[in-house]
Amino acid sequence: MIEIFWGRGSPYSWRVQLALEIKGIPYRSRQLSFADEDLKSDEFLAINPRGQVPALRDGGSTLYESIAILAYLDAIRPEPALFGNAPEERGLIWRLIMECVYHLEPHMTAFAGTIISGELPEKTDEAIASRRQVEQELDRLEALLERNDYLAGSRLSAADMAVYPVVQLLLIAARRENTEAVSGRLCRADAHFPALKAWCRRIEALPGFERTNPPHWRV
Ligand SMILES: N[C@@H](CCC(=O)N[C@@H](CS)C(=O)NCC(=O)O)C(=O)O
Repeated sequence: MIEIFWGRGSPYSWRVQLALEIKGIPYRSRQLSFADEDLKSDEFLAINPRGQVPALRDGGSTLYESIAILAYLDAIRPEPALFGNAPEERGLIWRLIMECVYHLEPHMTAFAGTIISGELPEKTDEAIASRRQVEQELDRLEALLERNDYLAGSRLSAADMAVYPVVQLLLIAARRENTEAVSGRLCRADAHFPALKAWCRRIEALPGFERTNPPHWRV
């Protein structure tokens, strides 16, 4: 059986858990603790020499990097197809994933990281600057989701798996206490990003979602 190594609060791990549930692939959940340095154990470094979650072990094969794991899962269980079928659809899904990786993830890390690691109010200016970049990206997603149920069109895809946990981490950070000065439109996402919030609810209604969503992540 596939083993999935994941960590509490890791948006990248969540991507993989979502894909496993949506595809109905049975897996053994191997939760690692950041605090206990599990990620730096010899056993885990043999699976991912970078010492990061998520990672997968399937018999004698191992793999890390969340998007690569999504591609692996899609190859072993092709239905429902997460990376599209037609060339245009495939290209669009990959474009959306890469836009998330290059244009949203770094600002998410800067914004949510500052808040979650308790660096406010010292890093207020940096948090506001990254939040503005995040808002620009969320405006793009909002425009897409005003037209379609899912990011790449009418069908759920790997783009949704990639982006959803990143959006959740942003919203969780923006709703923390004493973040009003830096959170901007993120703290009232229902009003400012209604299509994005409706898309979140659509994903949360998918079968198996509850098994992927640790309670401390709920917003
Ligand atoms: N690009 C990687 C990012 C993985 C990553 O940054 N994981 C974090 C948890 S969210 C981690 O394991 N951090 C521990 C560390 O770097 O020591 C992916 O998509 O899988």
